Amino acid sequence: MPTGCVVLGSPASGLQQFYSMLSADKAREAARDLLCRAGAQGARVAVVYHADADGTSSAALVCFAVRALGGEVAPETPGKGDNVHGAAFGARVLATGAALAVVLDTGSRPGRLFTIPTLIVDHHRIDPAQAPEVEAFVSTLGDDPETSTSALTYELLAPVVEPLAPIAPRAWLAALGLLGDLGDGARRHPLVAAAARQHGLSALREAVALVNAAGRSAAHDAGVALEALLEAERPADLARGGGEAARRLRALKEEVSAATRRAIRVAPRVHGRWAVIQLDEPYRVHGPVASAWTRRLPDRIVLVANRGYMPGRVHFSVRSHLPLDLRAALTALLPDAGPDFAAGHDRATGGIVRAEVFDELLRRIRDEAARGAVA
Ligand SMILES: [Mn+2]
Repeated sequence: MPTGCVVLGSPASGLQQFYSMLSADKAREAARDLLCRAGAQGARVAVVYHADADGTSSAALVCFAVRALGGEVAPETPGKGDNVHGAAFGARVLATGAALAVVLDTGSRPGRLFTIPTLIVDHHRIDPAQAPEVEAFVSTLGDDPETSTSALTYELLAPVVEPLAPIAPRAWLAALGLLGDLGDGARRHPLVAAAARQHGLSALREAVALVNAAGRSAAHDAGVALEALLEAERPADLARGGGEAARRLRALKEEVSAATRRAIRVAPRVHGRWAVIQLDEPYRVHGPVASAWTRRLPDRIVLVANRGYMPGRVHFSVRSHLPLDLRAALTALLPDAGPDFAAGHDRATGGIVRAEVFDELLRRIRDEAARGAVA
């Protein structure tokens, strides 16, 4: 086994033992052991990732690491409007023939995700009782919520990979995920500060926007962003490099920017404290449009709905500058609309619902406004 891999006193006992955030060091040991074993066997590793800057930069780090350890990679991300928990996606992962799945930044649910050994790295906060049943679950420990999956991934991989192939020159990938998820609040993180000194903050920000555009594109062409990150030596290669994937990524970004400009011109309809904007775009631009309108309408709850993203469904984002629990505001209107309704965070939520459910939500928003129930 490669030198960096000698980190364990004894082999992991595999399927019988599920490590979780309750024993973080054990989870990391188990994770490194799984990766090292897969590499030593020349096995294929399915790299499953969330198609945003954090998930995709994490995937690029794992692809680099698996190859350095001797394995081969099969990157997979859920298709448009799909998620990792569906049976169809599980079958796709299995069909890669992978001996191990590494799952990055997708959020986690209790129970088993795939039938093959699985390592999850994820920074979304969860209740320890809700931890997934996997061979290794590397998570934030509650003590450091201000991190990203990319930072957790980098810290996990560096000790085993560095002796084989220098991963430090790719630490900027971890910075992309931090900036993507935490915005400028991440500037003080040591990985971001170091990457900004070396590459400049604007090159990092530009790279974040480019990678995010792939996941927002009508074709949901997330693979282009991963390819561009893998061919890049520095963040500026995404915005200015001559690589084939980087060129395609820049074209996607142009498309998404044009769709955003179009969507932002759609006028809101105000119903009491709500401002509702309805789009019909195949691009996932409802989140950025909602954020943009909260700046113009600071005393409203902005709801941007998109009927054009997936047929028969409405994807919507809710944002506000008002100090409100937006998830509670939504569930008060529609208490039983399923797990994809009012998901996310108190200050940034939304949902995915059938068109008739969304129409009912709109009726209730208008009723609330007519009652003048809330000032
Ligand atoms: Mn993330």
